[in-house]
Amino acid sequence: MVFILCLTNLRLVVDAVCLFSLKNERLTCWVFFFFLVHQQYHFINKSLTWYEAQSFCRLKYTDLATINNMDDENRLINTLGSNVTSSWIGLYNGQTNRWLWSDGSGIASFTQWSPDEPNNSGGNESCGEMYDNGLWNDASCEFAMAYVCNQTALLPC
Ligand SMILES: [Ca+2]
Repeated sequence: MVFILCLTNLRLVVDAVCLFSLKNERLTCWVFFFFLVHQQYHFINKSLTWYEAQSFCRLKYTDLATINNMDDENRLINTLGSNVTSSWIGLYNGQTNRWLWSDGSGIASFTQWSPDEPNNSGGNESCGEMYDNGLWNDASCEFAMAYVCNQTALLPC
C-alpha cells in the first residue's frame, strides 16, 4: 500500500557517481535512487512584492510556486481554498522574453493565462500572478499581494 502511494505521488530521481581508477584502469559506478516528493504549496496571505515573496519562499520553503500541469493548478487552487485571492506565483519574464519559473526549472510550458494576457500593460509587467479564478496575469513585480510558496524534498521511498 505504501509503495502504491509512493508511485502515485512521487517522481523518481536517479543519480550516479562514477570513479575511474588509473591504477587498475577500472571504472566503478554507484547508482542512487531517490524519489522527489510531490510539491507542497503554502499560501501566505501577507502582501509582498514579487521579489520579496521570492526571498521569503526561498528562506522558509523552496521557492515561489511552480505549476507544471492541470493537476498542480487544481492542487494550488485547493490550497487557497476559501482564502482565494490574487497571488504571486513563481512565474517571471526572463531576459529572452520567455516566461520562466523562479525555481530554475526552465520555461513555463504549461500556462493558464487569462484572456488577452500576458499583455505587458504599461511595459513593466514581468511577474506572474494567479487571479482568484485560477487564471494567470502578468503584473508589475512591484505590486504587493499575497503569494504561494512551494516546498520540495528528496526522500528515499
Ligand atoms: Ca497583464
